[in-house]
Amino acid sequence: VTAGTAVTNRTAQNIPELLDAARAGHDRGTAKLISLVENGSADTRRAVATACAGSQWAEIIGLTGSPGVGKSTAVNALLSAYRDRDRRVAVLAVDPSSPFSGGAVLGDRIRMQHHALDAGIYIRSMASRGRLGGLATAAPETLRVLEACGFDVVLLETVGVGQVEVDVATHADTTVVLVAPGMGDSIQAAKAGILEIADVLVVNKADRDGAPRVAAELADMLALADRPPHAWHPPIVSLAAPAGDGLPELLHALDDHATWLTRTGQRQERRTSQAAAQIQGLALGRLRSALIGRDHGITIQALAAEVASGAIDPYAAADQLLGASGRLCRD
Ligand SMILES: Nc1nc2c(ncn2[C@@H]2O[C@H](COP(=O)(O)OP(=O)(O)OP(=O)(O)O)[C@@H](O)[C@H]2O)c(=O)[nH]1
Ligand SMILES: [Mg+2]
Repeated sequence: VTAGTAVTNRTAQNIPELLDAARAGHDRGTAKLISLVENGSADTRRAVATACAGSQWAEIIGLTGSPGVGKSTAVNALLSAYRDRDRRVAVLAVDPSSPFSGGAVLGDRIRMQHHALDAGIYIRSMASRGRLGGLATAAPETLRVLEACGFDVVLLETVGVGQVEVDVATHADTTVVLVAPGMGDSIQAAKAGILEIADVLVVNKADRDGAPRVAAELADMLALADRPPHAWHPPIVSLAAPAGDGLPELLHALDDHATWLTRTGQRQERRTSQAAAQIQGLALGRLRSALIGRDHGITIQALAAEVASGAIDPYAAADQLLGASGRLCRD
């Protein structure tokens, strides 16, 4: 215990140094801080959060869409564009199925390699399995670290599968949903309620047949949506990501949305809902660990046997479990 505490204290003392290094553009500082947030003890994570609190806000731009729609290619193009504006840019690629698609992440790394020597760029991928699954891993805390490290823009790439794309919208200031012709995307998008989370819609692979039709379908669907007069109306941008055709239009749409967020007070509101989601994620994660923990002398299995045999009812069992777990919810 003593040795462990010493290590924790040393790590905590290092945090300001790591932050200084990260702000000066040293990747190792940023990488180490994120590792502390991902793998550190509760005390360490808390110390990082304290050190990062109150930092400037970055523009957090979430990009989501089906596998292969071109998210990484678009991220790459945006990365260059924001660097041209002299902004420090971080990329956080959250991979929901990392044991199976390690190859895709590796591919992304290689594709982004030509940015590797630029101190104004930091690229990280992160598995989404973890505390709660979905995006509710260390991603929200990592976003705070990246802001504290002085990044102006964070590009958050997540594959759009069910809950994850909703999560990305929860933690981004601006959500970009990509669709592409020939993937049946636009119809699926409408079904999945993706249109509701999109601040900007991108029809990627605009160099392919069918792109204008997809854009027209999306426009029709958006026209049907009921939006109050002062609400944001998501623009539809056609993009051929590798060639960069449509990139200026995409940047323009992102700038417009950023201006709108600030002008309407929505930026503050989104930050508050992001914080609410983060608090909820942390609290639920803790409750979940306490519920499935074995230290409190009551296990779900033991209660289940009693419920199955009719000795107690399931409500009483849940009460007992919550009562025992509640005491253990302290991190
Ligand atoms: N023709 C065409 N191909 C594109 C375009 N954008 C991306 N691609 C290609 O589509 C494939 C997938 O692109 P990625 O950028 O890796 O797609 P992704 O959405 O990041 O994929 P995952 O991360 O695996 O979900 C690659 O072979 C790209 O070269 C585009 O605008 N036009
Ligand atoms: Mg990708």
